[in-house]
Amino acid sequence: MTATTHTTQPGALDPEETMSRDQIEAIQTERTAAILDYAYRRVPLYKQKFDDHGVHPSDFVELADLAKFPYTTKEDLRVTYPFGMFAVPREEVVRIHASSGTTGRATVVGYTQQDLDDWAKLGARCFRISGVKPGWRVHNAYGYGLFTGGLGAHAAIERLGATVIPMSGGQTEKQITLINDFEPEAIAATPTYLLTIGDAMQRKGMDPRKTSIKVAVLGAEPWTQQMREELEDMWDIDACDIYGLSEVMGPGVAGESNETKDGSHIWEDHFRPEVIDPFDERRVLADGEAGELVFTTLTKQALPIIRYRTHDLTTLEPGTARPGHRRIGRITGRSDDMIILRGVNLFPTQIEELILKVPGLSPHFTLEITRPDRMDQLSVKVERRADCTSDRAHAAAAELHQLIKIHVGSSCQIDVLDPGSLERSIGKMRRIYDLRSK
Ligand code: DLL
Repeated sequence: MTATTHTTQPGALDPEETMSRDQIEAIQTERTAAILDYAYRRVPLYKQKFDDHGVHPSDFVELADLAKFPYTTKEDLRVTYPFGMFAVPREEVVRIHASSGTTGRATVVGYTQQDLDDWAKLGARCFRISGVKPGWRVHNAYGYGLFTGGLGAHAAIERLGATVIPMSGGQTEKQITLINDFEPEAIAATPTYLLTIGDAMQRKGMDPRKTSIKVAVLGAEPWTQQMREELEDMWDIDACDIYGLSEVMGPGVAGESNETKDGSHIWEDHFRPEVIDPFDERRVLADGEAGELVFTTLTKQALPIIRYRTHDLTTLEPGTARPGHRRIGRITGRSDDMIILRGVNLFPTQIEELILKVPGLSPHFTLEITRPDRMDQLSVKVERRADCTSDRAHAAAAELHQLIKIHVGSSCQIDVLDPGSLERSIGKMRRIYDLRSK
């Protein structure tokens, strides 16, 4: 037998997972000081940003001092494209990922061997806390390739000691065949793609509740408690969240417990989160206050990231299943997905929540924004459920209209469509179609 590179037994908790808050903060203080110094010495952009900001790594003494340091944004990665923010010689970077983004250049991220090892370890924590067991088969339907989802979850599943089925995203028919034939106990996918697979099974007369799947580890896009209930009911499973972003690592920054199902625990021995006021970035908010999530990586070698502005809107909550590590509250959405409709701020998750309160409506929906007569107009295009007749669909549309008026404070047009009318997600679902001419 050869020795493995990791010391803990598959399935056992890492010692850091059970540390107290004080122990975690002691580690964070030490690691933040080290990473600020490392980034300053090794990445010219950080040296310049810190100098311009009039701050030096030696100004960091305690965790509150992190607020003195400047933020990092996607733009910083774009201007240094492709490898300008790497802190190690290029040859030490053993893996590259990239996210395409909707506009401009891709953002490129890199990993050393140690970074990959940490990523697998933290990803394994996520699958384990969600109830996935060593020895289980895990069907991985996150896309493989430059996206971090596929390969990130892949390494995590293997590290846990489970069997990974590297299916990737798309080819829904084949997904169904492999789920039936290989009988996985767990699945990893975006929530909307799990919905697509379930929907395709039902159309073929199969019942997703009868598959072998018991746990789903879902992330890469915002989803609501209502969507959790929808998927748990559709598949007869426990559906848990996994959170991450490429610039900070990939899937595995935070994972949700199947026992508490109360939001993902951030692995705070490797990441220091903050929530800030997105409109006044000097204000770091208290736990429980809603704002934009910001991360500092504490151990990453190839791409140390200081105070990265994620644009994800949420709160930080005290740890429960892992008391030393705080949780991400509900993610309302990304600030760049916020629709401003005649002065009212609106997120697709709010509409998802309301749609799923109306019995005849399905979770398949998109939002279209137009500007006829120079007035913003939102139309919600939503499929009725197969068991909802067209007559009842009319009443369902009226009910949704009323709910949106009450809860969002805005009128909109509701188009109830026949089942199967809208394009299905194969990964991250695009909800918003903004057709206003810019
Ligand atoms: O989506 C990494 C990932 C893959 C996470 C698979 C989980 C599972 P990016 O493509 O860089 O990385 O997109 C990151 O996706 O800033 C959030 O806006 C969103 N996001 C990721 N996970 C969640 C989640 C991957 N659990 C961006 N809930 C992030 C809500 C999420 N939004």
